[in-house]
Amino acid sequence: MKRNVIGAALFGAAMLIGGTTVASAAPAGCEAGWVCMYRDDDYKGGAVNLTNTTTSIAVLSNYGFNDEMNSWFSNFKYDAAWFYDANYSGSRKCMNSYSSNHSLSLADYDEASSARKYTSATAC
Ligand SMILES: [Ca+2]
Repeated sequence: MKRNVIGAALFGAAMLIGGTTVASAAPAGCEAGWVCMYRDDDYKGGAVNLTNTTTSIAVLSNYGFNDEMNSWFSNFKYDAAWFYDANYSGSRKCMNSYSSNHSLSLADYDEASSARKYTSATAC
């Protein structure tokens, strides 16, 4: 019962945003279906996004974004991942469906060199 009340409240909050159904917690500009990667903590400093058409980026340096990411937000129904090295190699770090990390660990700071979406919510 309590869960239903909370669900109704969240639905109401989402409907207040311009009449569109978006995840109320998504940062501005991180559209439904996107996985958004930010230069700074707390989803700031400019973003490079995995969108509905750009579903993978093998070389983040092509976007001026090599070894820059400090936070990310998934507004996507399936998993995604980022990698320490280009071409989806090196350590892989999962970005689970509809989750986020507002400040990466110091070890992971400024390491991302490639990123991709998957087609399953249990890919990683
Ligand atoms: Ca790297």
